[in-house]
Amino acid sequence: MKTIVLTIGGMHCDGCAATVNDILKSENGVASSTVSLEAQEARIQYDPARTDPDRLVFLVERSGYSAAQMGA
Ligand SMILES: [Cu+2]
Repeated sequence: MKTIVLTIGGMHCDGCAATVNDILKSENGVASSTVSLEAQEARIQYDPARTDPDRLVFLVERSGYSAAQMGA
């Protein structure tokens, strides 16, 4: 398992945070996801054999939020 933190843009309320969290959790290979509205970030544990950070960024952005890998 690997852990990444994505900076998420465009979340305005708990509903947005829940939506982003659902998107991430429904991806195959994501073991856990925690989204913080306050910090505007998502902390994700994933199996690198099944998904990757680019894919996770794509999924979030496809839903109308912005996402960027921290430190990338
Ligand atoms: Cu919202």
